[in-house]
Amino acid sequence: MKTLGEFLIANQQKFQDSTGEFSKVIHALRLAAKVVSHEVNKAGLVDILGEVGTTNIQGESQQKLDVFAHDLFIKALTNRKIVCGIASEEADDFIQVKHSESEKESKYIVLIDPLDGSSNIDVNVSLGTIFSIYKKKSKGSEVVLDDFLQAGTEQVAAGYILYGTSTLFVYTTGQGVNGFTLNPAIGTFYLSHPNITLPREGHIYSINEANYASFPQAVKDFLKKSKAEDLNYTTRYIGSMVSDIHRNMLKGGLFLYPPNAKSPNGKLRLLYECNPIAYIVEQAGGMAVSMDKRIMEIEPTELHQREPFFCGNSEMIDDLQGYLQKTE
Ligand code: AHM
Ligand code: MG
Repeated sequence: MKTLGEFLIANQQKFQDSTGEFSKVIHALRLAAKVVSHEVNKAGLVDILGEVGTTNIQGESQQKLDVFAHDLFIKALTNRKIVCGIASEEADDFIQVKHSESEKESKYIVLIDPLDGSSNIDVNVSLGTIFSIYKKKSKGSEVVLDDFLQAGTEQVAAGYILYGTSTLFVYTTGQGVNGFTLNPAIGTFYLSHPNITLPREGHIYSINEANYASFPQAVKDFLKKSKAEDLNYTTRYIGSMVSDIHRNMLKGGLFLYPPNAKSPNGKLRLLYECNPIAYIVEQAGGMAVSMDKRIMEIEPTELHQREPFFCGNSEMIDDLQGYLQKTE
């Protein structure tokens, strides 16, 4: 079975002008993922569970593992100077990666949610990392906010790491989606899920239905009809988006995070949660939309902006969009 390293080399050779810079970014993410995976697996043993006592820019209390994962990914990317800027869910502002005059400027920027699924950290349930890679578009030597506010269609690559019963590294560069499982005994990721494709039909829907009372009427109508016996739907909701999405990609299904009274724009962040997942799901043959547009075509205005998020099998999204268009 091919390793992630071998897969990267094979793909790099397909591009004549490739400098290897992109592979280095994936190598750094892979390294940090292994350390986070190790830490997540022994979380109950050491004093790393629980809250740090601080809050992030979104007012959410930060967990020790959140902060640990953030520091680790940032260090892995900055120490090697393989990117010129990073934005993270756990940092208010984007981070400049300074290069000395003798060093070649990097062309890539990374947006990352270092440890997604905060509510599951303390209870031994799957967690994830989500990342998105773009090219710097501004001309000056330093990255600026606009470099991060690019539409999802401009992504060079996107991926997630799932810390589940096994640790899986899934990513796309726009030529399909491939998944690599970590063999923890030797610390190597192997190509276990080549060319992941969503099944044509889906029967799962994943949503936090406790917020039903304040969902838009269109979503309520869709949910009502999803309970029809002849559809044979089932609900599955872990509350860690990476796990919910990964399961739905393999089994077929729809993930929904609509606006509600608590989160009028939805809860999920466009730049480092919705866009990367949208790119992966589309590459696997599915669709990802907001209330009335394709997620990846939204022009971002803020680093931490939220967006209603619906993604999964194309047929299920088409069906949902029928409802959204009728009543909004
Ligand atoms: P987080 O970034 O604070 O972990 O929040 C994102 C997570 C997603 O993984 C998940 O889909 C969602 O929040 C669950 O939210 P809720 O608890 O409102 O259902
Ligand atoms: Mg998150």
